[in-house]
Amino acid sequence: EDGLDGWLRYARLRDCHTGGQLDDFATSIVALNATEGAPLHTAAHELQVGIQGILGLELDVSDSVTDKDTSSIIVATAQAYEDEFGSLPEAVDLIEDGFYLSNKGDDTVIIGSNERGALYGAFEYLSMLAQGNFDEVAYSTNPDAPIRWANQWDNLWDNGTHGPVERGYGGVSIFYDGVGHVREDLSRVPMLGRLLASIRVNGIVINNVNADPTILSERNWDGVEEIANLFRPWGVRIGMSLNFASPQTFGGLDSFDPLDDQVIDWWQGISDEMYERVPDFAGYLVKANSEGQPGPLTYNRTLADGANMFAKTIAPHGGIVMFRAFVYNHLADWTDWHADRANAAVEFFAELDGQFDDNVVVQIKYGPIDFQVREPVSPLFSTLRETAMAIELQVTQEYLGQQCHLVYLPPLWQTILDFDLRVDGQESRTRDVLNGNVFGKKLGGYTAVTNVGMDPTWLGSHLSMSNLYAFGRLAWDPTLDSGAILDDWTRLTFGLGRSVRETIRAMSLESWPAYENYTGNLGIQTLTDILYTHYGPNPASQDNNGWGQWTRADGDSIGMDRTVRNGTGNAGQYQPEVAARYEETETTPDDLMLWFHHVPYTFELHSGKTVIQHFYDAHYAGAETAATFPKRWETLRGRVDDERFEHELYRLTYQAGHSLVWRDAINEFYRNLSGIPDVHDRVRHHPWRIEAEDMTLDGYVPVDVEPAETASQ
Ligand code: BDP
Repeated sequence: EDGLDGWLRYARLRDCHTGGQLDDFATSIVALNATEGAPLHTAAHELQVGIQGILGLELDVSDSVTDKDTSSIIVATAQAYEDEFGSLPEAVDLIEDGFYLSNKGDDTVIIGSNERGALYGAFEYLSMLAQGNFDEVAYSTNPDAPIRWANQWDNLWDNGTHGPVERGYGGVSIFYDGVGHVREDLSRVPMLGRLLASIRVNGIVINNVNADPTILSERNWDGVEEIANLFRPWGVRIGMSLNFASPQTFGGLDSFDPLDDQVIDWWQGISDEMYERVPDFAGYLVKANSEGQPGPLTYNRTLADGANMFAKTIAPHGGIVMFRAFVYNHLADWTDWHADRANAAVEFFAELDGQFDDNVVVQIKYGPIDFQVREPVSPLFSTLRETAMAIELQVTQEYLGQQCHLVYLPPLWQTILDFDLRVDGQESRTRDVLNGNVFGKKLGGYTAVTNVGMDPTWLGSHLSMSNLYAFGRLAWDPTLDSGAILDDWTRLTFGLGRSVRETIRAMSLESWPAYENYTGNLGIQTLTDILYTHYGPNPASQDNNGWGQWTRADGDSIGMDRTVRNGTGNAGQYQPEVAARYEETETTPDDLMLWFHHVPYTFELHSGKTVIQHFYDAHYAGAETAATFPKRWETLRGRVDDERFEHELYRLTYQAGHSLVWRDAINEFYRNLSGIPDVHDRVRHHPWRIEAEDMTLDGYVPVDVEPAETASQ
């Protein structure tokens, strides 16, 4: 049990779970019109393998119903089913990628609106069986939004700066060899395709948003084509990140001006070649004019000019352009109290609304800054009325413990997806913006920075895989319950034992609040080291530079004043009702107080605590929760296979320790800065901490740690 199969282990059910169910189980799988290499063919094969694993039954696959006396599992597209049987079951009601599943009656019937949908239906049925669920069902299910993409930030070159996968914690790239080429051994690609298909992710961008133009080199074209071929049987289409300056830096032109005919022709050539090699290519992802990346602003062209240039080259082929709204000036003057990185997206994009081509989708990070432990929803979602939009989530835990900490993310995502943006004073949840209900856009949806690697655990930790699983489930249906999704994942990943499920559920649901508690509270953001690692505590690094998120902490007070009245005006970027709420401390929720307001450390929160005492208490509480994780995991010894058990025990033990480092570093820092003691007198006593000075260690030398607060003495 190394984790490589993730939640698709197809472990054999015990007799107590199958009791009586196998006698009249189907004896064959019928796949109508399945062609080798197409998703329907994959579906039939997956059913065969899955049922063999889960139930121990050997089923044949055929292409027509021959023996009417025995029952079959019929898997087909709606078209093929209708051609064969004359009509569709009544409850079939499908849009693109949707499926119908029925195990009522003699046969089990899986009908996809297309082949991809049929494959999703097969996975759904296998997921039921693997969970010991033999209930009779008959229903159609459809995606909430058409775009459900993974974004991999894989680098072609592992030049040491960002490693083989930028912000990846699961080993080297599954796509590239680290010296500029698509790797020879692409055996992980179909395995990832299988995982993604099972959670109904239908696209994947295969390279870093900080894109290297050499992905377009002659040699890499073949590799890209090969990657697409390996994903295709799983219904996963590939996309590619582009570097805006490629025509100049790679193509040898003297410009990359998006309105220059030569430049347009150059890109048209790229797009044409792409579709010749990869006819189902999904589209491009573009990061432009952000964090030093080139873009159209260099030529005084708008971001829309840039996006539309790409869009026009692939519109005839049916492709789309995901254009990132993560545009800000990382060289902004941090001493200017009216400057605000959180304002950037609306400032850049609001005036462009209506100027994007129909096949451009603006891809927006969930919050206005950058994947922090707590952010309000990006106000851009309620600003762009004429523009297709997708949300960008982050499965890779860049600021959230980097897979060394258990942080189950769906509860965080749901604060964003469920948020009511009050567009025109009406209920308008973010998820209803993404599915087009609020502004009537057909394109839209969900993307997540996934960053799996060659590690057998894919992400670097077994428990982190629940975030990948949940991303797909939520992208299909954002109204699902985070806990219920997790229960499915746990049954599929670790089996049907109740204590395993309950323990993992309780720890996971406590994990994001705990992480928020022992890192950055009240909307002050994660307080990690900001300039390099994005890991571990370093509150001082948040200010004094343009990349930082600016806490504005001084001896008396803390927080970004984002009010319209005195601050950066960010609160005013929301729709009037929401803006009014965030403008005043009285109506701002505690968990965003320091995001929107600059207040004294002695400011009294709605909870009745002062800001500084909340910091102290939260840090002790968070670390206390983390301290329970290894103990609770210990109770599962023997109930989880040893290999995965030990791996997670190591991780959770580390997390418990690191949460103390976090706790003491942050508390010391603000104790020193504010001069206000903890009313419970804990700070500087470092409860539960083992001091290096108290140990005898061989072969170690003392070093100064950065920042000093992370050392307790
Ligand atoms: C930041 C990451 C950086 C990415 C950037 C982005 O630290 O590695 O390049 O976001 O999303 O969070 O473009």
